[in-house]
Amino acid sequence: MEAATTTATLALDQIQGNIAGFNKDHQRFVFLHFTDKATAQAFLGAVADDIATCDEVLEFNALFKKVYERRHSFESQPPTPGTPPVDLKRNTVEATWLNLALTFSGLQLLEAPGLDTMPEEFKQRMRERAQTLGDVDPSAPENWVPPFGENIHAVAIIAADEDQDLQQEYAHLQTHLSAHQVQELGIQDGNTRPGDGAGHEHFGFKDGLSQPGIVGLTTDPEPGQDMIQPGEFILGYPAEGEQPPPSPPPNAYNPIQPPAPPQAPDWTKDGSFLVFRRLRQNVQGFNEFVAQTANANSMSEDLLGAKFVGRYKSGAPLERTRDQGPDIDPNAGDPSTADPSILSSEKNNNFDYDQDPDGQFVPRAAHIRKTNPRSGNPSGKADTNRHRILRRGIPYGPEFQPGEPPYPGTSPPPDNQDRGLLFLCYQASIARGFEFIQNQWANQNDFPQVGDGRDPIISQDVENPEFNLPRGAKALHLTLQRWVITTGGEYFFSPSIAAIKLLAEAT
Ligand code: N7H
Repeated sequence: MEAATTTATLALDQIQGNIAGFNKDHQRFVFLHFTDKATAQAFLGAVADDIATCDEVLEFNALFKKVYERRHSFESQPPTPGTPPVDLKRNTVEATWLNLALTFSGLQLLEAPGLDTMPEEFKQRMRERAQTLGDVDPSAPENWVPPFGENIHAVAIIAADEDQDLQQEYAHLQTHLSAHQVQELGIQDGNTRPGDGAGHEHFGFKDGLSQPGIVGLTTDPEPGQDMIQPGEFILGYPAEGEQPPPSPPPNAYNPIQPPAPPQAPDWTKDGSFLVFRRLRQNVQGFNEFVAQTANANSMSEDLLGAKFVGRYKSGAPLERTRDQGPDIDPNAGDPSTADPSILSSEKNNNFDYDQDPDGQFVPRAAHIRKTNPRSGNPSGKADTNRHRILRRGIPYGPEFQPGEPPYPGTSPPPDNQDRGLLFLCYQASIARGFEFIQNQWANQNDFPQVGDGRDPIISQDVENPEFNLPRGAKALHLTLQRWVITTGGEYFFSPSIAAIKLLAEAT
């Protein structure tokens, strides 16, 4: 674990709750357009006290965990024969949350002070960043689904444990919308996958395992969890060391560091930038490619999938298979079947890449190594920790049905095949957080080292990305396909509660 150097007192009653992580099974994103400044202000004033804060969410999550664990220890006793299986999440505690975030154009309409100092990428909005992000060809903004071509002013995020609670909160929000002539441009629902898929994204991999800890907010870090200064995620707090990273060794890859942002206006304190990205996943295409390539190269599908992601579907980290020695059986399945301890908090995120510099275990272009290179960043771990994000994504769309018509048989696919991830992340700088990870790491062939290849899951800039899979004398140089495409997205700012009230009243 990285040592924390500064302890800041965070205004947890001012910071919006999803920054701490709603962690709810049902979420609805409602995209809004204001009529004019006066009605927008009246709307903000009306909903300000409905917005969930970090302290509430943290307290709720702690209580939920406590009750869940008590019930789990009871349920882990041998079941009484004849009694039905118990859903452990039922009868714990429940809450429904609302958050609100504004685009640059929403802030302009509200005439928020000091907008000229806002960062360029935020002013430009996601669709105008397409070249930087690699959103070209099928991912190009002209192919995005509604309402991402429209002038979105804000997004309301509703999160609930039960769908009926979400519907109730949505109905409540709609009364505010109609009272203040706020136009609803569209909604996007996200849901945890059902049954055994819960906690896993649509390719089948367990998600949400590795998150940075936040100094002043995370009280009980997991083994290996980096504690990062709050200023990396929330405005107005100390950030990680501001020193420029040491020059990487001579290499064709030369990252372009984003310029330091100008001094932000006072009202942005306790706020955070929110990236929303709608990513469609071609599950059949991914499964077929993994099956054919694994078969052609005498590997198990489990192992090849893990080489692309850096973790097996269960979440077992490939790096920890080093414990099994360098001759890991290429046909071995998921190691957690034989040794469930690999999934324990002692092991699951407690690793670095020092012992695997060549990527023999975790290819250097594997998704989790590209997006968080840990110690394997040629610019050093301190630099890695200036590019961390708080991921808050949730899957959308129906379950994949084996045998459904091939995708993309129709373009765009019908609703019953449109599935993927609503990727959300919070950070203090989109240029240094999301954009840097996407553009300077995932999309680059030469990061961390020359010829490593592109991120097989999220790289966006080329149709057939290359991927280098070292494994002793049998190294593979694969030409992949693009199984994840961008179908919408926007940049938002999630202001503090005090700032929402200020924007509601400012003349
Ligand atoms: Fe990723 N996947 O299923 O393959 N991601 N991701 N991601 N991702 C992670 O560690 C996935 C996306 C990061 O700290 C896991 O929590 C899919 C974007 C980062 O070791 C899995 C999509 C960006 C991490 C996936 C997608 C990132 C991470 C392992 C899109 C940023 C933490 C579970 C459809 C630009 C890395 C876990 C670390 C982990 C998948 C999107 C970034 C399974 C399918 C757009 C920083």
